Amino acid sequence: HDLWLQYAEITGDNLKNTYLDEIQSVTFSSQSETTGKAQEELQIAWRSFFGQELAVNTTLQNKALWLATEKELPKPLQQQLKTDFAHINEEGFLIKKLQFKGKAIMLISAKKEIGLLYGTFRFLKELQLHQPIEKIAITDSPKIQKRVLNHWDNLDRTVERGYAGFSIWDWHLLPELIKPEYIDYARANASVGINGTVLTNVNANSLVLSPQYIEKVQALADVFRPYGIQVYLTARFSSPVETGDLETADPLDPEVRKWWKNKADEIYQSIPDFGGFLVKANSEGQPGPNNYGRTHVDGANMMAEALAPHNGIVMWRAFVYSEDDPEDRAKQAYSEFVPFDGQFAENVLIQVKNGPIDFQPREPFHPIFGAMPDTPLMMEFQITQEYLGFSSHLVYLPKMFQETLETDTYTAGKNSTVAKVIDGSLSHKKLTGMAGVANIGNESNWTGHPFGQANWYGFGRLAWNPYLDSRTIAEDWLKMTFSTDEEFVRTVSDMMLQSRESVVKYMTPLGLHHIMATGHHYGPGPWVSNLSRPEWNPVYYHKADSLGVGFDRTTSGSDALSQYANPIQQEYENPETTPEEFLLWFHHLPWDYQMKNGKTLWFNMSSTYQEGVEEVQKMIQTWQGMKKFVDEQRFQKVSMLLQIQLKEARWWRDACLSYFKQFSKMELPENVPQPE
Ligand code: GCW
Repeated sequence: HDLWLQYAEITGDNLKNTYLDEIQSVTFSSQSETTGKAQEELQIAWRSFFGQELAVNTTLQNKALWLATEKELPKPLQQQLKTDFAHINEEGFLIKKLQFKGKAIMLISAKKEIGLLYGTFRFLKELQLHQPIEKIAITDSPKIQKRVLNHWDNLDRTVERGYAGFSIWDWHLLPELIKPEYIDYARANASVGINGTVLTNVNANSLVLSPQYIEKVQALADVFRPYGIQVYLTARFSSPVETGDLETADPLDPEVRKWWKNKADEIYQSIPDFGGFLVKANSEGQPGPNNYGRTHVDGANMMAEALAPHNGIVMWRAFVYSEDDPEDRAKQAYSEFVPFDGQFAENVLIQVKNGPIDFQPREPFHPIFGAMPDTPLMMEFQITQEYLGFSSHLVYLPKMFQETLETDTYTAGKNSTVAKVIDGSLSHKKLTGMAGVANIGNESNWTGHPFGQANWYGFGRLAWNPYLDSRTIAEDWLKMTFSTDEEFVRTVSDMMLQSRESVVKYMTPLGLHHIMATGHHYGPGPWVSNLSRPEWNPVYYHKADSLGVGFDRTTSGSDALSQYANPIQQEYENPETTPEEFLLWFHHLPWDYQMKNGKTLWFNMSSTYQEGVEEVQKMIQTWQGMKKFVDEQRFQKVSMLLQIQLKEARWWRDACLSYFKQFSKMELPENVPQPE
C-alpha cells in the first residue's frame, strides 16, 4: 500500500556506499511546515533505503544535502545559479551538485517552499531509480498550474464510478479523526506534483457547503496544505434554494449573488487557501443557470465573482447534452460553449472531457480544444475505468492520455496540439489546468487493481508535463513500485503500453463506442434500445442494420466533423482517408466495405475482437514469467485479475460478434471461434 513510494532497500554494496558517501547529512535553511514534510520524507526514505536515519545539521557540513529557497541562499550562490532560477517557475525546483566554500554540497533549491518538497521527491526518485547522483543537475517546473484530482465521492462514502471500495473521506469521523491514509494520500500526490483535490462528486450535494461540513473540509485542508494541495468542492447550483435560504438560484438575482459571496467568504474564513468550485450544471439532471433562462456564462461568472476576492477559481464543466436536443450528442457541448468564447470571467476554467462523448476506450479529441482561443480550457481525463473494465482490467491509461495530448487540432495551423491548448501556450493563457477523475478508494492498495496505481501516478506526471512519453512514465512507475530489474521493466512496460490497444480491440474496435451495458457500463450491451433517452442507448451509437454499421458524422450525416479544423475535416469526410481507428465513429459503412488490407469491414471487425482476446492471453503468459520479480501477494492478485479480464474479453467478443452477425449475415473468419 506504499504505492510508488516503496523506497525499496538499496542492496548493491557499491550503490549503497556511493549514496551514503555522497549524502552524509541534511541542512534546512528554512523551517516551515512544508520543509518539515520534506524532512519527514527524507527520513522515511533513508530508513527504508539504508536502514538508518539521515543526520540533520544546523550548519552546513561537507557532503550535505542542503534545502534552501533562492532567497535563503547566500548572494554569490544566487548569482551563480541565476540561469537555473531563470528556467523555473514558482513551483519549480533545481537539484545540483556543487562546491560551496570548499564543501561538496547537494543543493535542492526553489523559489518557494513547495518547490523544495517537489525537489525532495524528485531527488528520492533518482535514488529509487538507482541513478548516479555525483553530477546531478536537474531543473524542472510544472507546465500546467492546476493539477487536480476529481473525486466523485458522495457524503455517504459511496463513490460514483468508484471501483476501489468506499470513499477515503470518513466524513462521519471528521474533523476530529485524521486517518494516516490522508497523509499518505497527500504524500503520493505531492510526489508527482498534484496540487489540488476536489473532495466531492460533481453530482453534488449542497450539504457539503453547510457549516458542519466546512469544518470537516477544513480539517482535510489543514492536512493537505503543507503538501501544496488545495481543496476544492463541488457546488450544486441550486444550493441557495436547497438550504432553505432563498426561493431562487437565478444567477442574475442580486440575492443569489449575495448568497454565493457570503458562502465563499464563510469558506475562506476557515480555509484561507480554498481552491474554489467545480460545477456540473444543466447536465444529466443537475440544476444550472438554464433552469432560470440564463446561460453558462451567467452561472459561471456569478460564482467566479464570489471567489475572485479570495483568488479562488471556478472549474465549469462542458459535459452537457440535453434531453430535448435532437442534435448528435457528440456536437452539443461545442454548440453550446463555443459561442461564449471570451465571455467567461478571468478565474473561470472550462473543464472539457478528452473526447466528445464520454470517456470511451478510444475517442477522437474533443472539438472544443482549440476552438475557444479566448477561454482557458482545462482537460478532464477519467482515471477510474468506467468504460474500460473497472478495476478488474489491466489498462494503462497514460498511453491513451498521451494519444489525446499529442493530437494536432490544427486550429491555429499545424502543430496546434491538444497539449498546447491545455498548457496555455497556443493562445497565451494565464490560467491552466488538468483534472483526473480519481480511481482511489479505501481498498488496502488504494485502486483495486495493482496496476490502477500506475494510472493515478501517470495522470500526475502528465499534469505536470503533458509532453512526457507514457513509456518513460511506465518504466519509472515499475521501478519504484516493483523492481528495477531490466528484464522485468522492459517486459512489463511493453505489456502496459499494449494494454490500452487491447481493450479497444476486445470492446470497441474501429471507432465503435458506447456499446456497454446500461447504467453500470460493465460488459457488452450493443443490443440495448429501450432506454428513455435515445442517446443513452447503444443502438444510437453503432446504428447497425442490414446495410452496415457506424455513425455517419460527415456532411451526409450529423456533420459533427464540421466542428473540427482542416485538414481533419476534409480527411475524415472520406472513409478512405479516415484513420481506421476512427472509421465507425465518423462513418456508416457497408459490412463488405473494403479496408486497407483488402479485407472486408466485417472480417476486420471480427478479427480485431479476436486479436484483443489473444492479446490478453499473451498478457497472462507474460505476467507468469515475472513471478520471480514480484511479491507473492501482488503477483497472485494480478494473475487472478488477468483471468477475469480474459473471461470478459471473450464475453465482449462473443456478445458483440453474435449481435452484429445478425445484421452482417457474414461468416466469421476461420480463427474466430463461433459464439455459443
Ligand atoms: O461518465 C458519465 C458517468 C456519470 C457521470 C457523468 C459526468 C458524475 O456515467 O456517472 O456523473 O459522466 O461526468 O458527469
